[in-house]
Parts: sequence; C-alpha cells; structure tokens
Amino acid sequence: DHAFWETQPVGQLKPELDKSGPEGPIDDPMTVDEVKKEGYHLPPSFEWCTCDVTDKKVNDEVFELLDNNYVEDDDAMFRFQYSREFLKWVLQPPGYVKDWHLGVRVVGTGKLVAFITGVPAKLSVKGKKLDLAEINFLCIHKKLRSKRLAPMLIREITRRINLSGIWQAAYTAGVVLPKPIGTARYWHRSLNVKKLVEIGFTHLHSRMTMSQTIKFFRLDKKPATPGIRPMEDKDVPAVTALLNNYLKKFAVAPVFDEEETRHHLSMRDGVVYSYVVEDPDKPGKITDFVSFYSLPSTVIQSSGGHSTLRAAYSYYNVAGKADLTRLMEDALILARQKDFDVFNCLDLMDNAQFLKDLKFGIGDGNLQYYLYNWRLHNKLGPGDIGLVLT
Ligand code: YNC
Ligand code: MG
Repeated sequence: DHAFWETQPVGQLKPELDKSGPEGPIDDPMTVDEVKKEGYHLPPSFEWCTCDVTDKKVNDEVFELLDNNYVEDDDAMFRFQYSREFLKWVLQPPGYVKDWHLGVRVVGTGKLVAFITGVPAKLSVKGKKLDLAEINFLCIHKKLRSKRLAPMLIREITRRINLSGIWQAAYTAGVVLPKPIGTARYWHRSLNVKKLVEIGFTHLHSRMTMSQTIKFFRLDKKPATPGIRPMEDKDVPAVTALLNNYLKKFAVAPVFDEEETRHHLSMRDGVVYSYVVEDPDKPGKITDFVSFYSLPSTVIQSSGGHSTLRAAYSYYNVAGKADLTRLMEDALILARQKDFDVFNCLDLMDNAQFLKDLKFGIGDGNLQYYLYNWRLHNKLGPGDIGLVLT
C-alpha cells in the first residue's frame, strides 16, 4: 500500500487504481493561477527554507545533512558523499530556480533536517519534448524517519515547480514506488582492487590470489584512441551536436543546448571529467566523447585505514568513429589515472555492449526510473533509457 503515492498523478502498481488514457499528462491541464500561493503546513516545530548552495554556510549544512543521512547500500557499508563542489554544479544548471532547492529547518535552532531539490531540464519522451524538473537529494535526518515528512517535501516542491508552469518531473530511486517507467542495474569495474577488497566492496574469487586478481584488472597506463584529449570550451558546439544526435535514438533522453552542454559536460576537477576524440586526420573534427562524474562514498565502518571509496560514474558517452568498447576502456584508464578506485556504470543506453568484455561485475539492487504526471503504456528496457541523473 502507498497511501501517498496512490493520490499522485503517476502510474499505479494496483491495476484497479491505474487510470487508463493516452500516453501523456495524467492530470487535467492546470494554469499557474490555480496553484496554491502559500506553502503547505509543516508540523509546528519545523519551517521551510530555500537553500542557496553558493552561500558557504548553507552549502556546508547541506553537505553535512547528506554526508550523514543520504543513500546507503543495503548492508549499510557505504554512504554517498556528494562533495560541496558537486552540489554547486548539479544544482545550478542554466535556468535553475532557487526556490526549488527546498529545506526544512527546526524552528528555534535553525538546524537543517530535510532536503529535496529540483532543477529544470528538457527531456525527450518518445519524441515529445518536455520542459520538466529533475528531482534529486530527497533526504530526511535519520532521527525524523517514518513520520510522513517525505510526502510533505514532495507536495511542497511540486507546488513550487508548478508555480513556474512546469507540470512534469523525472527522478530515480533505489526503491520500487508507483510506478517505474524502466529499471536499470549498476555494474562495477575494479580499478584499485586491493583497496576494494580491503574495504569489503568486493571479494577475492575463491581460486584467485590477490596478485592474480590485480593482474586480471590491470589496465594500460595511457588511453589508446588516437586524438583523445580533455574537452575544452571550443568543443562545446561539436559535443552538443554529437550528443543530441546520439541521444535521439532513446525513448527517454535529455536534450542539451550549448549552454547546458557547457554546464553539464565541461571538465571540473573533482566533479566531472569529459574527453573528446579529435580526428588526427581532420583537426577540429570531434568524432567521439566520453565522460564520468566523481561521487565518493564514506566507508561507514572504516577499515584498513580507508575512510573513502573513490568512485567514478559513467555519464554520457558517444562512440562515433571509435569502437564503444575500446573507447570505454580508455575511460577506465583515464579514471584510473585520476586515482578512482572503481568505475560504476548503469546497463542503459548502449552500455550492455561492453560491460562483460571490460570486466565489470553486476551490482546488487536496481535503479528505478520514474516520470511524474506522464503516462507511458509500456515499461522501457534499460537500452531505451538515455538519461543519467547524478
Ligand atoms: C523515495 N526515494 O513510499 P507511500 S531518491 C519517493 N522517493 O509513501 P516518510 C519515497 N518517495 O508509499 P522516510 C522514497 N522513499 O506511503 C520513500 N518514499 O505512498 C515514500 N533516506 O514517507 C514512501 N533518499 O517520511 C511513502 O518516509 C512515504 O522518513 C513515506 O523518508 C523517506 O532523491 C526518505 O534514500 C527517502 O532520507 C526521505 O528514508 C528517507 O523514510 C531518507 O514516512 C535516505 O515516502 C536517502 C534516500 C532518496 C533518494 C531521490 C528522488 C526523490 C524523488 C521524490 C519524488 C518526486 C516526485 C516529483 C515531484 C515534482 C513534481 C512536479 C512537477
Ligand atoms: Mg519522516
């Protein structure tokens, strides 16, 4: 039973509750005039706040809340540790709305105890271009769990987004809610397998020694694709064209204009890494693109002197001239050079093509994809999904 989600314009898990209709909006159209102008009520000891992550003090508060209370794996061994710089990056894309960075504070002490964010994006869903919000960082302090605060955060951010005339949203979660539009799975490629074994992220195969395992995962020192180099600002138009042309083939994928490409895909040390292949025979011609972002995790029971797992996550990749597997092997090498311990990748887009060949191992748990107020008749396969939410 989903007392909250059964009241929302989303696909329902119980067939008898699922309203049929054409693919598209589930709710009747509304106008901004009809949206409630005052915030929803919170229990008396709490108040809403807008979190400006460019303010150093607020950025620290958000960092601390997430560092201590955000997503953990099922065995509570690792917890995501989004960096302060990362938060500034993902929360301030072109056209971002301050009011969509929503917090809850304790009245009196001012302590930040809950958070949820939305950022504007353009998504192509089966050929229709939607201006929507991408929702992320829903987090409630551990001491305030199971008090039905999450539905309040979701209702209030929906109201704030609706006030901008936006009626759809996209989000992902590890849990199954009404109702996934698709499901993807994480795969993991060891880069520093010795450390991964020491922190319990991975285990030695029963008939393999540590030195055999290290050899098995060894990579070349340098990438092999001729002309591969870090993306520069001058590459933005070519990367935008390459990316949009590639993403067209997926049922659900973002559409980037040049400003958005510059924001999401320019190199930012410690945050996001992007490389282009410039054709050695045709200077200036960009044929391929790879990118990954940095999302470390805290090692909860720190062991072997390791307190942080340095993880790179595959972001957007386009193989034009190069072979995708060869290109992604270069991404692994570049991530290793940047001292990442593991390279994580979802099985979406064309990624299933290279996961096994490049010695990725399948993870546990799924990542569920959702759309708010948009009906699709059939569940998408991972290969139909072209969207990566950080
Ligand atoms: C979740 N992840 O089912 P029902 S992902 C959405 N996303 O409602 P309470 C969730 N809903 O089933 P707690 C959810 N997890 O009764 C639970 N729920 O209908 C639903 N964890 O609320 C749940 N971050 O406050 C139930 O639960 C209701 O205290 C129960 O809080 C939940 O960012 C949570 O995993 C997740 O901090 C905040 O456990 C808490 O347990 C926590 O009693 C660790 O809530 C961190 C964590 C989630 C990461 C993410 C995407 C969020 C999407 C939210 C939905 C957006 C909808 C679109 C809005 C804009 C629309 C427009 C336009
Ligand atoms: Mg709660």
